[in-house]
Amino acid sequence: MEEVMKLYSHPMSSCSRRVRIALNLKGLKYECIIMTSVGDPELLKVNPIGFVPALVDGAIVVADSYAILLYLEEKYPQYPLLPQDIVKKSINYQVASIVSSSIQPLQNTTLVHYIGELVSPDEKLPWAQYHIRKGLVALEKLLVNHVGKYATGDEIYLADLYLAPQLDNAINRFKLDMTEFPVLLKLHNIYSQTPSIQQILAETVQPNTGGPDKSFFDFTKSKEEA
Ligand SMILES: N[C@@H](CCC(=O)N[C@@H](CS)C(=O)NCC(=O)O)C(=O)O
Repeated sequence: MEEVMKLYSHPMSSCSRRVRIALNLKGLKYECIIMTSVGDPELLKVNPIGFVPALVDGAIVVADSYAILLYLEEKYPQYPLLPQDIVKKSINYQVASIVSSSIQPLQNTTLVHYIGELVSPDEKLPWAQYHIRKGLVALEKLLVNHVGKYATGDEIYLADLYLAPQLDNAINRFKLDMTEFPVLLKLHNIYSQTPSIQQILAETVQPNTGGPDKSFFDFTKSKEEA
């Protein structure tokens, strides 16, 4: 019997969500191994940096959402994650890079907690909002002439995999005012009506439900509380 892929992840991790949307689109079965602590020895075995996501596909272990997405695209080419058109393709690369290099790392839980300790707990939210907003300004300009139903046309591509979880973070977690981003807001609304994406975004963690510890991704808590 074929082994089902395992994804070490957390329901509220935007990096895990990118991969889960890709797995959905490609129609691949996988089991989610939900991590509640960055120091979890099981997680460190598959990703020594201690972040989610990490994928185990038979004997192959791939950590980091970017590497996982490239791996999935090559091994499971059904539902291509990139358009053929070179201009649209380059927009997809740019969106993925802006989100993964210039937004998400600056609002990652570890860093936001660190800012809280180094500067003040009151600086956590403004810090995250400042960096997310800066990235969204660039993304809004980048997409204004390319947007269709989705980020770069009428199909869901790599750019959408990065945007959907990042916009959800911006709006629902970090309460960013989106009035200056009509294109991104329109995309956020479309994502919330697209079952293959919405199903993943809807999975949050309710406190006291016996589910995984929400504080792992709750930037408002101090490290000691989390
Ligand atoms: N470049 C990595 C970043 C991984 C990452 O930052 N993961 C976050 C969740 S989206 C995490 O594990 N955060 C826990 C923490 O900050 O302690 C990727 O794309 O997978």
